[in-house]
Amino acid sequence: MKILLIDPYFKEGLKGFSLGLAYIAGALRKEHDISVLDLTARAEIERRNYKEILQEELVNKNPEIVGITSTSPTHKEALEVAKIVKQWKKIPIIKGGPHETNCAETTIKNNPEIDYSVIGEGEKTIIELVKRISKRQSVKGLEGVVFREEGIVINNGKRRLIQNLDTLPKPARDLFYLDKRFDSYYSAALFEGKKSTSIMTSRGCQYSCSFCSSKVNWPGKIRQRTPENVIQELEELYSQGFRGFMFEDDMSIADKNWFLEFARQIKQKELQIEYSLQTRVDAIDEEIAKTLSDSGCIFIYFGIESGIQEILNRCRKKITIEQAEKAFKIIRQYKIRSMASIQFGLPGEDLEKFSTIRRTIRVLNEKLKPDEVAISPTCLYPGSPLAIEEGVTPEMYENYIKTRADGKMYTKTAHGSYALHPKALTPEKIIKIIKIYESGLDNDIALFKPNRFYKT
Ligand code: B12
Ligand code: SF4
Repeated sequence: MKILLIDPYFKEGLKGFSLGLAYIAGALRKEHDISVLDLTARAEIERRNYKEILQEELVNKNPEIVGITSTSPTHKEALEVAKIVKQWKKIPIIKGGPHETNCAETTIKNNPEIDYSVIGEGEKTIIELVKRISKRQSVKGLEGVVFREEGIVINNGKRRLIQNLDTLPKPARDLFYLDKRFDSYYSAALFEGKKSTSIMTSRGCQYSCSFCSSKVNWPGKIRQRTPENVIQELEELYSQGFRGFMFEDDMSIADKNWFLEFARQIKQKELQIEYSLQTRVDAIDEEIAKTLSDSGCIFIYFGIESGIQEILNRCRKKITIEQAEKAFKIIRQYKIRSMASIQFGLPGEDLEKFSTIRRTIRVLNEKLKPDEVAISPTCLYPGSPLAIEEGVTPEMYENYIKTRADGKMYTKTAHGSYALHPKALTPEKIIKIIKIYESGLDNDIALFKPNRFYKT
């Protein structure tokens, strides 16, 4: 079948290549005619209105099925895309991505333009779903799908996760990196002109921090590809000219031996690459730091969250300030650039006198001394334990996202997109706290600039 996969237009916030949609395209392309439309990339590269591009593409590609990806902040834009598609032709529309994983029933209940919502890992579900749609069979019982039948929402339940990630299809990057303009659009400034892309070696995380939706998106234990399988992908991309890689795993270096073997193979294959990754401070020791440096790592993103041990304990981060201090010290010795991601507004934060904010600034200046700090208000994405505690339901989220009505909880984040925050964290307080951070941080700690990684 002719299938068009769409990443909606996203004006506010970070923009980049959707690895998730590339995996879906990779799974489908063996049996179907697949094209991809990244509306943000196209609109920015061509400086055109995305609706015009979408309408043109529908006519040119004439798809029989459309698949749309979205995170929660792009849900509204995804629904706009779906409406335009349905006005063009009444073809089946499938929506997937992190928002659907947590809010599928609400999507199907409230939005008649979406016919099927895919929950969670999509590679197997999409193949089955397209097969049934093409044969006009019922999708009743098809795991991972929520749909509507005679006005009633039917949830077929979750699908079992793919146990061996080496069996995953290759992400169809070639359908995104269409020519040199896309190469430079998707490549991160961090790699200074080198062609770069994102890549994942694992799915999930073994921790359960209260503010994070990793566990709901990828339940159970962390699953890792084998080092050989990842190296194979790297070699292939290397031969296509890619030299910079952003490892987007929720938790890189989850297994020390895995990582040491992986880095050994990078050297053995003589891959002259540079890369960045995100990990926890408790994953860092001398051997790992040396190996990171020797194998091309130039940037590490550490989720620190707060300088207050009590706050870290309450959100189940399971790290100590001492571990963080040690990790930054070691990484500094190997001249890898380090970033501490800090959020404010977690349970335990002093939102009256801001004493915990000032103490966190002292910890950053005097103990951690990262090269960069990213400061953001705690965001509540549906499904995370903290969002549930704060009373965020999918229905309520959808209402906010469609209307952006409640200025109290629904404000712009540091990256420019909108998000829900804990009730006590009002927009006025957000502005005040950001100012306290900006004026309190030492001059040699830079504020993180996301546009070195992605377009903003
Ligand atoms: C890399 C990354 C980015 C990149 C690339 C974004 C992208 N579209 O992939 C950039 C930097 C651009 C980015 C931006 C943002 N991101 Co981001 N990002 C990630 C990260 C770290 C990895 C994404 C990834 O590649 N995952 C791997 C793939 C395989 O998983 P996947 O994308 O979920 O796709 C699978 C399923 O969802 C499903 N699926 C996905 N699409 C479709 C479509 C169809 C039709 C079907 C059937 C199935 C399907 O099948 C896929 C394969 O199994 C995730 C965290 C994570 N570990 O997932 C956060 C994450 C997706 N980001 C998040 C957020 C909030 C943002 C921003 C809002 C940040 C900001 N303030 O600007 C923006 C939104 C951008 C957008 N267009 O939506 C949240 C989303 C939370 C939520 N509930 O929606 C996540 C989950 C992080 C988190 N834990 O909070 N992000
Ligand atoms: S914040 Fe990091 S360590 Fe905590 S659950 Fe999420 S991915 Fe894992």
